[in-house]
Amino acid sequence: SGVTSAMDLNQAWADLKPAERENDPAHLKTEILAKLAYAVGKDPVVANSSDWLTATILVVRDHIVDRWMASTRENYRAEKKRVYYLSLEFLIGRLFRDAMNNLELTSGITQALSELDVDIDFIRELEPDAALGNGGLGRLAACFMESMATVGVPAYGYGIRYDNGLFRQAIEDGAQVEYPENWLAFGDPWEFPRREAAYTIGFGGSVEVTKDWDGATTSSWKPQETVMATAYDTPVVGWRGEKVNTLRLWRARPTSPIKLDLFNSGDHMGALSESNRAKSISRVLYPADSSEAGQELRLRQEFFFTSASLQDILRRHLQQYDTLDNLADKVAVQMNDTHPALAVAELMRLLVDQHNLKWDEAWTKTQAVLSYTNHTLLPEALETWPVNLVERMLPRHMQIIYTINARLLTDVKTAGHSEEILEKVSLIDEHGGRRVRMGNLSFVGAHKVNGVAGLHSDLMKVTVFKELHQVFPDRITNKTNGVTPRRWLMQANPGLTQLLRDTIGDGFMDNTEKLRDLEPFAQNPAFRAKFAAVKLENKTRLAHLIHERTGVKVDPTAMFDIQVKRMHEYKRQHLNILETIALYNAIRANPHKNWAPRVKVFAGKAAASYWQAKSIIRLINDVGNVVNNDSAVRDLLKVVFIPNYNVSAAEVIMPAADLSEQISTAGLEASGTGNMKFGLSGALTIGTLDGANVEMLEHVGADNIKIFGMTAQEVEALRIKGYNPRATIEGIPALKEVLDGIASGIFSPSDKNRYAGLVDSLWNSDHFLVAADFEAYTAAQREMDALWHDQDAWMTKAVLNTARMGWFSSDRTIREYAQEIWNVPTV
Ligand code: B1H
Repeated sequence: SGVTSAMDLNQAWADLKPAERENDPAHLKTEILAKLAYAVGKDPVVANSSDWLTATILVVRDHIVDRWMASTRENYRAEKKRVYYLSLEFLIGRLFRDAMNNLELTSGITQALSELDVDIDFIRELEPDAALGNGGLGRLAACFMESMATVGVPAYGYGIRYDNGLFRQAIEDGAQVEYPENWLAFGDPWEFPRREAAYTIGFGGSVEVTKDWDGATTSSWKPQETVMATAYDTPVVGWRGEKVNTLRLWRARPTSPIKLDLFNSGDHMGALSESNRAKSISRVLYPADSSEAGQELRLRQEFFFTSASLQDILRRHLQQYDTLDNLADKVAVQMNDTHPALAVAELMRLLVDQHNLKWDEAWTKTQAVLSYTNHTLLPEALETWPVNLVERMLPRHMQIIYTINARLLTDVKTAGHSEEILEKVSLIDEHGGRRVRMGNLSFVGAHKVNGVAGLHSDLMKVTVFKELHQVFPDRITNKTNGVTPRRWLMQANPGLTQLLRDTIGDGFMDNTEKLRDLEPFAQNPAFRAKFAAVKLENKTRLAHLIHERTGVKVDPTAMFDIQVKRMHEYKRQHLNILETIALYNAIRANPHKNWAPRVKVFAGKAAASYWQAKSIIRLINDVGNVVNNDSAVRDLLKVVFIPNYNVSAAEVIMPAADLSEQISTAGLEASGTGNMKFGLSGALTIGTLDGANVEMLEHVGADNIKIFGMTAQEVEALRIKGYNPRATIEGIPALKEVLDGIASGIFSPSDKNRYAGLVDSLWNSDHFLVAADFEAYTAAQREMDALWHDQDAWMTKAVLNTARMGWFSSDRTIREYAQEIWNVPTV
């Protein structure tokens, strides 16, 4: 019979080599059945798909845990320096396939489940997509966690365990509607609550100063309000399961759950108000990407997770070494943007007020431990907080910031710098309501400050940090972003991964630079045919998803031209849709020309209060409605907006692109990382010389990427000279026709004024230079049409993109951080 006893299975398992043991389907099957019974509490005959998923995740988790403990133990034993990545966002997405792949358990588990009559591809989709981030910044943190485990950097990610991650986006009547996200509704099988890791976080109150016997003073903060931070740990397993690190997320809890005296006197709401105020800190992720959140609750979130993390770091260090003398040799703290910038003041407070270090000693340690990554130059995203708010919420920190500032300004003055420079490097912005400049605070408190792509780091030196760079010329360094090839190549694109393994061997799986071995195959027609077949398969998969989510049928043999990212004017989704409308007009005027059939794919969320971005979403949907139902364009053009873009959707979308749209106004996209995910899967990029596109051009070569439009320098020059959008639009008849068409209600017949705001802003200000780049963009698109007709040439370039994108692995990025910022070894 097919039934084997548990004992027989165990014997078969014992006979296997250790490497085969873990991936042995028969053994995995018994493990899954055991979890189903004893952890999920279900009999296999009644278990539903979610039960099977939970049971299987718990099995995978067990396989991680042994290695996790071994990693942690070994780091402790060898007294290794630890890296702490402080980030308000970790956009992890699903972990099941990731963990399974990195442990190389995919084949065993797939077979085990199939023998249990469970379809792994079905249950995989039931895992909630953990969206504890907005976009690139949060996803970068997730890629970094995986890469740090892969290259053997002992690391902890620290963030907030939001009850509700980024909102779910629905498209209703063409418009974005936001619904709450609820990833924890049925618990998270990956996490381990840590009751013992709990810290008190203070807010408000006053500062008490006491004089010591020798006349020295000690400051001590007496907070008026306290909140508990409790830890939840998720193991992060690196490639081939060698090392496992920890993502530690903090949850806010009230110090006392209910005020019983109030409750007993009948004030039931009042009895809970303090508790709700505490819990609200870890309730929800602010849905602002590249824009300032601004509210008091946000500052509370920032201090909450920063303070909990630093207390935890010092506790761990002291427990191991019993001294702070070697703190900087054993601890590196990376601040992901300015969101954890209060770390500068909080670490000083802990060292000086609680551990009695002298100011200078504490300051040397703080700077040696901390470093800061800047992710944007957009003025609206540069955090500043009103001095009076900081004073009220964190009185001791405000004093510390003043002291840091006073010393800074003295030093800068002594070094002979001008008043003008002094004013710019100051931690306090004195213009109209005094505010704390979190960027300056981070810069001054860090030993290294990095940008996220070459151009961005260069621009930092001449824009936001111009004066600080003059004073501290060695501090700014560049660390060009990367993406993890495990998730974005192996897992998202298994077809291509298999083809690569069959063609160049497995070397690229441990070192993506080995993808270069693929270069000669770009000239090989038989290989190109296989490469094209994989792409077609991926496009067919995306076509199904598009049909399922939008009801639109698209032809997988058409060019898939894709722009997916947060909706923002600087990213210029409107440039794309306006050009699409111009193309639509041209096809209608000349339907029998040799057009390249295209599917225009858009996806991305807009911040709920960002009206212009929401208007662009609506326009894309309205245009799709008209174009997709116009029989005159046949299958030459389709326009789709995929709702609720997230990591899981990206995993289907990225591998299916022929053309990747990276068309931000030059100088405004710090790096971009979607550009890298697309390129790795062989998409050709149409883009501006912005962010990491610049380095992609250097790596793939000018023949294999379509760069168009103004450079950052030209943008600056045009702004200085004075840009006249009206005259520009008047000079481009095709663009004028598009704008007039939109304004006349062609795409919104029931509401002709719907796009008045959008169209007017283009005529009157066009801050992001859509009109200025329109003709260059159109010309570039027509070149892509011509290239599409030569499929051999297109596929040659596509193969070369995959072959030359290996440098953009986040393993490379992390190795650079390790060497040049953290001073930790990698393997
Ligand atoms: C990036 C942000 C960001 N830059 C503020 N800045 C936020 C700023 O909630 N907030 O207040 C959230 C996010 N995100 C992105 O970082 C850049 O725009 C990308 O170009 C870059 O690739 C990415 C990772 O470095």
